[in-house]
Amino acid sequence: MRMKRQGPIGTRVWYLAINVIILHLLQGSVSEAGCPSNVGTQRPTKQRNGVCYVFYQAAKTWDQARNACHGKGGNLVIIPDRPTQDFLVASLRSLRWPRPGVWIGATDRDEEGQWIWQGTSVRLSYQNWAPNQIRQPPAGRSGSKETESNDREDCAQIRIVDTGRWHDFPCNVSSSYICQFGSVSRPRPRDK
Ligand SMILES: [Ca+2]
Repeated sequence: MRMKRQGPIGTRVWYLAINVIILHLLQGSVSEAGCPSNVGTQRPTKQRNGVCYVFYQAAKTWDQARNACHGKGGNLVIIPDRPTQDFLVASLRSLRWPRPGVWIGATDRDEEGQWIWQGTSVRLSYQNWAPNQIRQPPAGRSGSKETESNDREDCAQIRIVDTGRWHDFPCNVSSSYICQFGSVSRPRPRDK
């Protein structure tokens, strides 16, 4: 009944408006594929293989950075292989990144010397540590005495000032960071 009273013009206007809204939503979802809308338009974003990487300059501790990523539905960046590493370093260079380093999701806080990707129990397969940054525990042995420095440096950064190699740092220092969103292809646990 209401439709009749509204008349054909009113109906057409509604029809047009709904179509415009649907078109807008479709375009939005295409152009922002992989990147959620809540990351903010001012942030630099890069996309690769369906994963959206968002680069944050704000200096945060590793925990603050991780929580910030989680708060937006993402994670601190996971680097499962060399192409991902190269892509991220190239992205930072193209952005003329003004900070010396960025937090990534690698930590050995739970067990000294056992580096895993945050939120998983998956050990790093690909690694890009600078020389003498971390000390791997001897194979087949545990409980080896770690240096005080290694003990305190449980969180990893890509160091732009060191060709993108990884350094371990105390988790409570402040740094820029990268979150990732979208189809996260978590590295699989290594076969035993
Ligand atoms: Ca450590």
